[in-house]
Amino acid sequence: MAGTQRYMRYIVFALIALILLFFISSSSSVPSAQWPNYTSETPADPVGKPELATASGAKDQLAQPTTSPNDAKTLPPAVVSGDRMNATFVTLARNQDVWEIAKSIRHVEDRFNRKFNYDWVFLNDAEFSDEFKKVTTALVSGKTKYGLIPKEHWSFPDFIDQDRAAKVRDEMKEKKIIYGDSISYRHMCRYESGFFFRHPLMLDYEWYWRVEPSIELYCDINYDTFKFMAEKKKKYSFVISLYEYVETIPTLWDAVKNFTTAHPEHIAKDNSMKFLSDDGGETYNHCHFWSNFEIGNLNWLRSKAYIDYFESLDHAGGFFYERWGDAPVHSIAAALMLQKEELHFFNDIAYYHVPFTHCPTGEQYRLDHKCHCNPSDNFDWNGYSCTNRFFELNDIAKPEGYEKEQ
Ligand SMILES: Nc1nc2c(ncn2[C@@H]2O[C@H](COP(=O)(O)OP(=O)(O)O)[C@@H](O)[C@H]2O)c(=O)[nH]1
Ligand SMILES: *[C@@H]1O[C@H](CO)[C@@H](O)[C@H](O)[C@H]1NC(C)=O
Ligand SMILES: *[C@@H]1O[C@H](CO)[C@@H](O)[C@H](O)[C@H]1NC(C)=O
Ligand SMILES: *[C@@H]1O[C@H](CO)[C@@H](O)[C@H](O)[C@H]1NC(C)=O
Ligand SMILES: [Mg+2]
Repeated sequence: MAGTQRYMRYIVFALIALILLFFISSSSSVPSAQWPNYTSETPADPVGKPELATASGAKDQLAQPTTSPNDAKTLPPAVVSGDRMNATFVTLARNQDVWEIAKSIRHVEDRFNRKFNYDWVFLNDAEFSDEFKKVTTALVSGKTKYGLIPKEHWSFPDFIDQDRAAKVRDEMKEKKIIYGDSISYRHMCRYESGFFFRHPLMLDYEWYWRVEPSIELYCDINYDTFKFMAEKKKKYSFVISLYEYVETIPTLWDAVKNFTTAHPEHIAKDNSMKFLSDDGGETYNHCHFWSNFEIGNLNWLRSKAYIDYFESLDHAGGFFYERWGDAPVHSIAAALMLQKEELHFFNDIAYYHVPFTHCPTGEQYRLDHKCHCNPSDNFDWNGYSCTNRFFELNDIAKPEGYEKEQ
């Protein structure tokens, strides 16, 4: 008897379970007609290339409730109208740099390039991975291009004595000189000094803006910096300047003097020697523009003057027998072979590359441009900066409040 009762209870439970199951499964097929569909025709974000941003769809948007409080209609125009310069961003990077360059791209896009959509050229001594290409293409608002560096631009020239170069690397390692024992760092410095502007992908452009992994931009840049360079007849620019580590360039100045003696025709009359030397060119004071940021003219780098200069330095051997950096190499060229009016200090490009910050002096400027740098981090008026010399040499008035940042 107790057995039958238990049996009946099982049947009742089973029936209830079946009925419940029926309701659950059928309710999921009830059409949710009262919910408007979210379609891509009513973009939450109309930001895009100019030709894509049209007024169509605006009416639909009014008719349907928005699904997000972040209403894009209140955003300022995303893309500046008008023509563009013949210009590109350029980055030398390894595949493993992908996430660090991704951060840099976000900064550049957010603060500048989303409004201008300039192209971006990536260069590498090895083939870029699919992941690198996918991630960077998704982040850049302009076209992206990926170039392989030819072997002959990333190897020891035949006139370099390999044993001598190897001995130097051992000695520098011993002395704990940063990158002192690195072969690849030397190839990188030589490539940036003499070859990046000659890569086939770069031949399509006249202007470049160099970007390295893990940099930051701290203020909005609301105008076309390339157009500024062209209109003001600028050829080379910087945001941070400082003294080079002497151990890496003991004979660089001698090599430069050999070049200027051999090619006096390449030296500009109204040059910036005062930035480089305190004794009229006898010795180098080690000041240089920090080349991890550069906006410059590629045709100048491709000129006979610059190529003669690079080849002269290259044959002197210091890229391998010492550890010459592309920063002093570019800087000395710009200071000696350009008119001083052709150099520009971009005070308005607030910038960070480990370990230095350029944060524009002047509170009102920083507020107006939505800057997020801490002014007390500004390196400009620090004793190790050479920017003060640039101001004095060019007779530029220092920004108000600079004394407080010294
Ligand atoms: N493809 C490639 N890029 C390199 C190599 N070494 C450095 N770079 C790039 O060259 C630039 C300078 O190198 P980085 O490590 O930032 O040097 P640092 O700024 O002087 O410390 C960066 O854009 C790097 O991504 C290399 O061996 N291969
Ligand atoms: C929502 O989309 C579905 C599938 O595309 C479609 O069948 C349905 O009719 C749409 N509903 C409305 C309210 O537009
Ligand atoms: C851009 O500049 C390069 C180098 O000067 C030149 O070869 C190219 O024709 C220019 N492109 C345009 C569209 O003007
Ligand atoms: C400069 O030229 C002199 C004379 O030719 C040479 O002895 C010296 O090694 C050169 N210096 C450098 C750094 O190339
Ligand atoms: Mg770097």
